[in-house]
Amino acid sequence: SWDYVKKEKSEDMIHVLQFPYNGETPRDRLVETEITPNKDHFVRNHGGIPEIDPQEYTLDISGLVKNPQRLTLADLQNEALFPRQSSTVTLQCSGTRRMEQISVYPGDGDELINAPWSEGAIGNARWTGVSLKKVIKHCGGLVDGADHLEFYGADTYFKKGQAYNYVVSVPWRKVKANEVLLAWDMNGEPLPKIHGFPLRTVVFGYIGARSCKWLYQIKGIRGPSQAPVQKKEYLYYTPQVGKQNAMYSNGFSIQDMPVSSAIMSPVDMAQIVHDGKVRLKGWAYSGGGHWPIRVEVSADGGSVWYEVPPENMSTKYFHGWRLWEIEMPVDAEGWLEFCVRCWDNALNTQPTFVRSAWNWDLHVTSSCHRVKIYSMN
Ligand code: MTE
Ligand code: MO
Repeated sequence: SWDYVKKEKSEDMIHVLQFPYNGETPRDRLVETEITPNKDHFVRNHGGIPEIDPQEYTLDISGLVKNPQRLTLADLQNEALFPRQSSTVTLQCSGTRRMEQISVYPGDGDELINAPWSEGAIGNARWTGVSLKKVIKHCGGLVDGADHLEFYGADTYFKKGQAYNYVVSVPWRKVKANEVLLAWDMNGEPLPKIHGFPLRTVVFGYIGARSCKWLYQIKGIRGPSQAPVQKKEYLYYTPQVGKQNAMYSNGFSIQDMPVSSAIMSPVDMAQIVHDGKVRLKGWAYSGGGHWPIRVEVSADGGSVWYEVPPENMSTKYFHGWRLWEIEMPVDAEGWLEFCVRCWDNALNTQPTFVRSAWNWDLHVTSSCHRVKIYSMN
């Protein structure tokens, strides 16, 4: 996979893991543009990068569908069969901001699987393809009783000495809402190899894990997938649960991403000379079809909040992030704690501290993001 990292990604990607390759967007560029350039978009892999010949490629649709089909890329791209859809969608790994949990608790998670992400395992792209709903309709719909769709990725990953395919599922209602795209195009370019060439799913508002790369098979199934990635990973536990007493059955399978935000500039531990105002920049995002309506920042750890002026927030999309910036009044000198919280259109906001939303498996760190700043004015 290193060849593809060199070919397809920026030189200054933050290499979070070498193999499987996991890379985070360079910090200074994450919030520069509303659309994340392909070469800067974060990469999260569980295994290697499969080589797929687009001429030979077929997508197999089987299981509990009425008329199983095998479609080529040309079939999927035939506009007489399927209307084309483009959507601006933020992909966020549920491990984003994991370092904040790791910094107060080293974690019991599987280090290889749980990459030590900071705030950059998130990106926003314009994806083009066909709605999976139309493809399932083309297959005559689902057989009675089928209520989930299972996605098979062509890559292999190893966990505890065993080899697995990457397999995940989403409920049919998600597909029916036209919120699952089979995409072959990312920001007007063919899907890069490292992002799932030739075809991947893009599941709007869900954790990145359900957006299956190198997709070669879709199956209609009853209930969620029993595959290990779906059943044993991406679980959310209560604070009373740790590695010793965790059972997969008492974890909640994470689908929708909660509301979250981050300060990307200034960076943690920065020293800033200013004349009473400090410029802050960052991102805000909410999954599950929600979107940020308000971003607030504080210079005193969350006692007094200032609203980011709405005109300083980027375009609103149903399934996309919003970048924001603000000149915040800062009188105090010395070490200060800056923090941010976002409100979404369902008026959800973020937990106050990392410890207010603990999960031993280190997924979904969505508490108010905090950075320490040395202020001089
Ligand atoms: N699909 C396959 N086949 N294999 C993978 O390892 N990783 C998933 C998802 N799809 C993965 C996959 C995870 S956990 C995330 S967060 C997203 O891909 C990341 O997508 P990206 O690498 O295009 O940013
Ligand atoms: Mo992920």
